[in-house]
Amino acid sequence: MPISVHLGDLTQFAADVIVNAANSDLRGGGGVDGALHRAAGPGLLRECLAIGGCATGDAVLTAAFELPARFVVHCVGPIWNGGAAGEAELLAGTHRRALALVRDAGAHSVAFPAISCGVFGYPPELAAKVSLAAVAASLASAGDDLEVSFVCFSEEIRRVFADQLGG
Ligand code: AR6
Repeated sequence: MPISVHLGDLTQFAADVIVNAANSDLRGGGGVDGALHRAAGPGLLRECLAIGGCATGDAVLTAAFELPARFVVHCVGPIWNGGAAGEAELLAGTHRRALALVRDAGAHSVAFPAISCGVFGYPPELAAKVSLAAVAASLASAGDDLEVSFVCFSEEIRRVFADQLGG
């Protein structure tokens, strides 16, 4: 199965590329962003600050420093604002951009968190649908053998993503 859903901590997950749920300043923050920066060490923040920022819906690639991965892709998902502000296209876009960066880096496996489902307030059922569809469409159009994992931090979110993947 090229796409799988897991319960776990992304900072401990084994994949070539770990995806961060960042903000457009790339200055670190709470949630999975804070956890990844703590686990990676200060080099990650230095590289992010040197990049300077990333638009919502886009993504950038850095080294992984102390994380058990080769690279980190920092995705900037949308803040939920009711659903009529282009949130779905921005959420799909950041997933597509992340997979393009993974391919360009020559990596074969990538692990995503539930982007925008925490501080950014995106309803998980809607985010799971958009995120999984964007990844599935990208895999189908590229026709490659990327292994994509969604690593969820709570059983509730894991179930939402697993149900969406199954149905
Ligand atoms: N492993 C996997 N998932 C995690 C982990 C972890 N270690 N920690 C939290 N999550 P969030 P967002 C889950 O808030 O909504 C930050 O301050 C979490 O339970 O991390 O995209 C950034 O700097 C939730 O399901 O990201 C931005 O400012 C999911 O990861 C802003 O938050 C995403 O929650 C981004 O907000």
